[in-house]
Amino acid sequence: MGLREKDVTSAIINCHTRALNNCLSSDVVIVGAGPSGLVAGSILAKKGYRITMFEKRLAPGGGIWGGGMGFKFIMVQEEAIEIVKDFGIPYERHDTSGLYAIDAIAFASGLIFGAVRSGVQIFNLVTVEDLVVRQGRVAGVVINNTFVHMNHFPIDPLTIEARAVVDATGHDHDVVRIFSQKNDVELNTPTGKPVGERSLFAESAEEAVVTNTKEVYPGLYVCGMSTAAVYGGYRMGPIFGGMLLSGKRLSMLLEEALGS
Ligand code: 48F
Repeated sequence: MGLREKDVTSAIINCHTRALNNCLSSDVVIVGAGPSGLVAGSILAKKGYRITMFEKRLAPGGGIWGGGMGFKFIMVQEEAIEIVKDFGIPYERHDTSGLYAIDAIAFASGLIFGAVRSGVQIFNLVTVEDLVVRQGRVAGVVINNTFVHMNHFPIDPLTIEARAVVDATGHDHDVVRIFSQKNDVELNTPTGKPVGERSLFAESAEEAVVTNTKEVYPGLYVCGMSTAAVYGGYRMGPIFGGMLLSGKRLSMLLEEALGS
């Protein structure tokens, strides 16, 4: 059998179209493929929910890859190490700090592969630029190709319906920020608006990132670092236990909200 170039192209187009078609009506759309979103998506997909994730960059993994200032390790606390084990990611207890050291590349690739293997559909190079809002409830996302978005080309976006949408966009808190700017809405925050991220205080930040994992508006949830921007938490630097636990908490909230 001769290898035909057009068969390669045709297979790619068909597979991509099928994958995208299956996501048009998702249980949950997670915006941003950082650690918190990957953990939440993975747990929920394993339980049978249809999870779609959009990542604006080429590589999923968010703020993991560069470790701390480009030094190639990140740290995880004892409380979250079970999640690392669940993903089969290698770790090592650091003798003096009692923290667990993980190679950032193993951490990013392990979380990404774990999520994909669990059934999360990740689409990279797709930017979520707005939300679908219906009768006082977030009902989906508005997506465009990242290059279209970056170049401000006048090309209309497409939409994906979801029973719940998650802002897992990290420091940017893109989804909540855009939603709050464009609509006269009162968010479930102390000011009704995103409060803004504070400076660095690791202990407080790690706790708050979990407790502030919430539904911020009907149908719209926040997890990971975007909780700091939305609820006024501190930043924490290259310690990731809070991100993992935030993802886990989000999965529990969504399971409760969506039912089986
Ligand atoms: O920032 P990020 O890794 O999210 P996270 O789960 O984790 C935060 C940590 O990495 C780190 C930290 C831990 O100590 O402080 O920062 O909260 O990943 C967020 C992802 O969202 C993507 C972005 O490219 C990144 O990969 N993203 C941001 N805005 C959009 C988006 C958007 N509008 N559409 C699609 N993806």
